[in-house]
Amino acid sequence: MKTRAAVAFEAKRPLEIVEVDLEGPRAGEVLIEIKATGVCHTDAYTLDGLDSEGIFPSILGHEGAGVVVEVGPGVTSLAVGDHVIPLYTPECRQCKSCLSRKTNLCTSIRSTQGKGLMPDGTSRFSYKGQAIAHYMGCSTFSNYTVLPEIAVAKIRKDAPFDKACYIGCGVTTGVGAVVNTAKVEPGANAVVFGLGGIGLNVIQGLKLVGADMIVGVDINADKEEWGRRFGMTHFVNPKDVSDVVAHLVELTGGGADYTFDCTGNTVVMRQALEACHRGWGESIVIGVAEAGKEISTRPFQLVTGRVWKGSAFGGARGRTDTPKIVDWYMDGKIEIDPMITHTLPLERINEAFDLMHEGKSIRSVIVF
Ligand code: NAD
Ligand code: AHE
Ligand code: ZN
Repeated sequence: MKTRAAVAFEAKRPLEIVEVDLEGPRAGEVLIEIKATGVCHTDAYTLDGLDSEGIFPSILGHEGAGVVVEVGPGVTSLAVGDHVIPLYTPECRQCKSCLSRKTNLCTSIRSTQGKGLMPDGTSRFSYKGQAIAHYMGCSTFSNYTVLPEIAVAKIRKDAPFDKACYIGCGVTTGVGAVVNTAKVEPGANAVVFGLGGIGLNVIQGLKLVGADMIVGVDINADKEEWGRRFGMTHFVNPKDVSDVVAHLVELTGGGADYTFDCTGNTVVMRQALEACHRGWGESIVIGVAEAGKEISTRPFQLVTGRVWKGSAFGGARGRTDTPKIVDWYMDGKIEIDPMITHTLPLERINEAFDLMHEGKSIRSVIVF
């Protein structure tokens, strides 16, 4: 079939809206009509050529929601008409990682996914006879896309696509980092670095679990109002203080119980670790750093009890946990609507990247 898609032909070049060819689902795969997709900073990072796994040409996008329109042979858990969220972190429930119960990072198809291919080692997308790579196993910047059954979460039918799509990455990543990865307890104090589409969801996760002090840190002063809207109690602009770590340690009475990096900046990651309380503070790295960047700190920071952890997709097991987060949204436990600052048609997708880089959006959602 033909489908409309925004194709990343080259790094650092705007996406081009073209009709691409899409092969139907093979065994264990489903064809999904994408109804809406968010634009996450990770899409921008890959388009900007900063992703060591970046492949071009490819169809980016990994924060979508849509409807199953065809199922391949052997598919048992999904049917035509199901409302779904594509998962860049699948859940096969059979691999060593899934069975370990220690991680959400299913490894069953990670190697082909990282090469922009379906699990059988081929691509379903092509343009003028040339293969186009899948992205993060999702490629939601296409009106239709093919995914393996194990990488699709079935969700309730009354959830609006243009909001539910955000649960495909940003919401789950932020709220899940608090609930699943850090397991923040009521009364804790926390510092969140970077108040964008992820950081604000960390803030609402902290509010949800009953954290006491929720400090937001951002170099964009406009983000103070956004943070407070979702439960932030204190704001620090690093530009206004001479030593941000010392300032945060003082503010939190010796250091935070939990800190979260939602910037992808390795200097900030170090600040986040060092703003933790001696003896027990935990720092969660959520931000994705540019290829080649490394983190560093004095080992003494770890010797004296601070813990450095990472979180991918909020530690959520996609098929099991994503539908529950949709319920949380539908039941009013978490908010999504105010964070979606822009809704645009596919033809205007490049504006979504501009708005993000200019710090003018929290989340832009593309509707098909
Ligand atoms: P965003 O652009 O919406 O927000 C980033 C925020 O960080 C902005 O408000 C910006 O002003 C702020 N910022 C930038 N530099 C800063 C600094 N030096 N100090 C303080 N604040 C600073 O991006 P987003 O969509 O929220 O994504 C945030 C990061 O999380 C990105 O690196 C993205 O790739 C990553 N991410 C990771 C996961 C995961 O599973 N681990 C999932 C989604 C996104
Ligand atoms: N490809 C990059 C790493 C990118 C990365 O860390 N991705 C996060 C999700 S970001 C969503 O917006 C993730 O889940 N990683 C786990 C995984 O298996 O990819 C690189 O550095 O090569
Ligand atoms: Zn994302």
